Amino acid sequence: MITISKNKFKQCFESKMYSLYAQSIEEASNEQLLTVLSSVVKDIISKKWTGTRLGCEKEIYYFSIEFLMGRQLKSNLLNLDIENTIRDGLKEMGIKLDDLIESEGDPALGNGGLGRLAACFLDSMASLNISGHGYGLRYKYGLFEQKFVNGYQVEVPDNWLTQGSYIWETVRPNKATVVKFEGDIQLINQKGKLKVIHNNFIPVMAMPYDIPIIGYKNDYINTLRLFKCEILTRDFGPITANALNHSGSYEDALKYKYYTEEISQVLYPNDSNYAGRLLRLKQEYFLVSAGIQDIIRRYRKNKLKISNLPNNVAIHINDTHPTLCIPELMRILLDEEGLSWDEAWNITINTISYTNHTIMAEAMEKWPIDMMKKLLPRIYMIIEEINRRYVESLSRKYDDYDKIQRMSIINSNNIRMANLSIVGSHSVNGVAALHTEILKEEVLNDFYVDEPHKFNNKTNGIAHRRWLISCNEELSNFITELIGEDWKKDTTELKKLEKYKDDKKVLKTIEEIKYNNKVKFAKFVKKEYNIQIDPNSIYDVQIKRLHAYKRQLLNVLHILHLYHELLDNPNFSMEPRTFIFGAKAAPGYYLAKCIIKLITSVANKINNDERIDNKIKVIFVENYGVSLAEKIIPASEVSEQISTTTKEASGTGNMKFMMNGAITLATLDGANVEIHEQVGDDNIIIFGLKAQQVLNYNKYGGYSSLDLYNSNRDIKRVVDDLINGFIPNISNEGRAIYDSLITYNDEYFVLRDLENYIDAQYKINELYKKKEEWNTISLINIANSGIFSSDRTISDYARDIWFKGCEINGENNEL
Ligand code: NBG
Repeated sequence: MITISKNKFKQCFESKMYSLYAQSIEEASNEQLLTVLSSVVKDIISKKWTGTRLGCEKEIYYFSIEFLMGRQLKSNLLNLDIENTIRDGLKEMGIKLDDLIESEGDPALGNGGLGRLAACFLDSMASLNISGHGYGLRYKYGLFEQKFVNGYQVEVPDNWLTQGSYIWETVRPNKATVVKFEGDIQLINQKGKLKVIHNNFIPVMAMPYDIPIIGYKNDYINTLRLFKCEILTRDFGPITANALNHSGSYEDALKYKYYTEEISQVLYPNDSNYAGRLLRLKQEYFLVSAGIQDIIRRYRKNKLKISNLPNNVAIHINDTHPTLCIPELMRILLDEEGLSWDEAWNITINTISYTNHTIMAEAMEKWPIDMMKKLLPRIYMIIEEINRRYVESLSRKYDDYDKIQRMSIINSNNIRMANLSIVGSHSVNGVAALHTEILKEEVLNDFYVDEPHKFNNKTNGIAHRRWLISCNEELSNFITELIGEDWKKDTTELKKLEKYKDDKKVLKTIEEIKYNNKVKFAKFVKKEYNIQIDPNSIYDVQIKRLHAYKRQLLNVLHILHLYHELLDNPNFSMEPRTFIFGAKAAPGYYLAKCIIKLITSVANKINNDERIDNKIKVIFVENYGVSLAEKIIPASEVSEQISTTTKEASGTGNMKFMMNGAITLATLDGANVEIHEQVGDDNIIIFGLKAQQVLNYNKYGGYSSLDLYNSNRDIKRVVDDLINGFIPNISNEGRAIYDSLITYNDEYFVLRDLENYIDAQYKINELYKKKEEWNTISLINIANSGIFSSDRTISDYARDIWFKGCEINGENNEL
């Protein structure tokens, strides 16, 4: 059992302070105290953090280009169940644990839902005693840090590795591997067997940095292994010669150094130019190759039979970024293990599974053949062969040229990664019921018809430990007071809260807890932004990536509508409202940046207009991320989930808000549909186009935003605001947004849904006046959020995908 007494902890802490910094506790900065504390925690777990369980248990490897971990200290102490001991011990040494928790920074290793989902999954796998590990990249700067300058987003590098290292990581130089780029491939027939020789490649070193992932009160520890790209510093025999070739002169050596360093520098390099795209492909292969080699190395060390790989190992690819896992595993099985094509292919398919996270065409990765061929010559050969065999098998089944073209992995000089992922894996899942239906019936229909057994749904979930127990302690304690402790391990227990739905005292307490969280957040806003917000106003929140389909624009157009109503009509009655936004826009995404500028400009105008008597406040928090979300969500009352129906694959923020008692204002998109099913019509506010309507518009046309604009006074008024000078300093941005709405016919149906949204917002306003009813709805939302724990999601993945038995029967076909 992992545990520590208070006195032992104090001893360890003090001696660690001396060994790391050669100074006393009194002299240490908060940063140093935090480093010492994390190091003591790592010592406490070290014996249990033994690495592989291969051979005893099936191991799951989750490959993801992003891991949005958030702070680790609090969640580690919670999961180890030592928070009180540590708090007391530190207190006796004159240190406040909460100060240290607040001084920890967020690793900049992710962007949005996809990365946060990966982090929640790691937490759940460890908590459910599943040997499941993450593979990712240790970006030096990661995603940019967002600053606002005159209301514009400005990107600066996020120097999250402040001291050159991360407090929770352990570097493992003895487990470094080599990844090879470029070069020439020579195929030799050696006694009937194919031998593959790779010459003149550029070798780089993948240095693993391990982060412990601690399960909830179960002494189970997994690993998130992040690779940093470095020049070869160890002697790898003949490979070293290649490295030296590339650093023949001092100038070449520097070039080689830059080549390597660039690979793990930033997350999502700008892909609007060739160099950026090439760099992304390098990153993807670097991650995949380092990870797969690592798995096979460990597998071999455990003396396991390679033909048994799918029974001992499951490899999961999170969206298409790690799709090269498929040809990389093939490469190792063919070229290094000497298997036949069919043996290798069967093993690969049965080992790998794939999750799709979006239907947005722009996110469906494609790589030009020429780029792939030059950067990864052997991988390209393997993809070509996979495709040749695949197209051949399709031609035997279908006499339909167009269909085969649509399904082919290689098409018009591009390699389509989603196609490769489907063909090379045994399971393809969407992330909410509606999303999976759209994949099956629309986006991936050809593949679904061809191999229906591969397709399944796994509705997303969230780690309730972070998103309720830890970020909203007061609510969590109150729940425990009402229904006992069991819900912490089994969130379906939350359902028991429903019996309090008419209990006035309980409802009042729910309201008070929300109020306290709102006061806390108001203090934070005052301190950070010097804006006073009123904890008695409705906190209405939209926090997520900035994207046209998520429709932050719809939100701000409604705010403008309210503003006009207040200005025009002295009797217009509304509950005071604080609109809170948090979002980063991709650096190359102009329209998204325009929308940020619009919102900050509207905020500036409204927040300083005394005529409206503080009825509306608009806050745009800077540099939105996990730690900010942990502060905002417990204080939120309205959860804005207003994407264009069909476009949001699932959403996970929607689940976090619900679990913290906010009321969802939503389109029937993604997991909102399932939230609606859980709580019923009376406990959610739904508006907007239905999925079928959007699909029909997309297929058959029939929508004219201009007609709407000309025929509806409310719509015209707010759209005109974009270009008539009503909002200062947005002339270019306002025009670009106006054009997207009117000139280009409003791709995301913002104006089509606006009137409906205004009505829905009015319902929120009326409901808020009946506070008791509101509180009941809030309670019902919490009570029915249990199904959205990522523990449920992970149990589903484990049961249906990772641990489902698979047979291997390879034929003996040589390549
Ligand atoms: C996002 C979707 C969300 C979904 C998360 C996690 C990408 C590419 N996709 O709707 O937009 O909740 O993935 O599945 O980030």
